[in-house]
Amino acid sequence: MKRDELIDFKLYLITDRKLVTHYASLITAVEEALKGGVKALQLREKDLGTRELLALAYKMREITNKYKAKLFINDRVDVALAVKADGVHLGQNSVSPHAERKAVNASRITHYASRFLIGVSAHSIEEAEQAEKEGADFITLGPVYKTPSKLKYGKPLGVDIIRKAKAEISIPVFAIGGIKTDMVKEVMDAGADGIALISGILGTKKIKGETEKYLSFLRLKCHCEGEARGNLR
Ligand code: 3NM
Repeated sequence: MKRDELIDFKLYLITDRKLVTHYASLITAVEEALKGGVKALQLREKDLGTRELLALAYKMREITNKYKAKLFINDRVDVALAVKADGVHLGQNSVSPHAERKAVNASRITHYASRFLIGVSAHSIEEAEQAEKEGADFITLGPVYKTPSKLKYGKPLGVDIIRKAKAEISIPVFAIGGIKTDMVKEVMDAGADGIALISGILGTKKIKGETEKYLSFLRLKCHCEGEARGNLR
């Protein structure tokens, strides 16, 4: 299977345990989202120490396997390899996708390495182009809208950034930043291959129901005419 065929999801859920306020733990919250149909999860808990992160990553691997969902680890290829994650997600200050790919190939588990995906966070067209050049399999691009995290990710770029990126690069683009269910149509109409988000799902009281809502909006409003509906995740 080619690596781009492995990007078979349109909803990419990212964790932030500090935004989970209505559930007992991040694990419980994530399991609700998996029950709702999430098929790709990024573990992103930047403030955890390595041991704690690793322990959490093992738990996330266990539950994502149970629901046949992909698991990505933010920034830490060592942790990703240890728990046999499906990939890693890199920031602009991370080791480059090329170098991470070398590290994965050096693991000598050939079958695993050929399926290992590398996502990159981009915040401009230049960063999107650079990520593709350096061997990323897909990018998140944003923030498209204002995020609740008080502009930590920079000024909203607006939905046109998606249209522009799609004209310049050929790897999948996931719109990120402040995406609520009523923005799904707009970003998908702009050509996004999917959406990535935290608070729209993990910050809510009914995580399973919200997840189902996003998936049904994606199903209704994605620009994937002709794609088998059953494949939409
Ligand atoms: N990265 P929410 S915006 C993790 O622009 C992250 O690269 C962003 O959270 C970027 O869905 C963001 O709650 C936060 O807005 C996304």
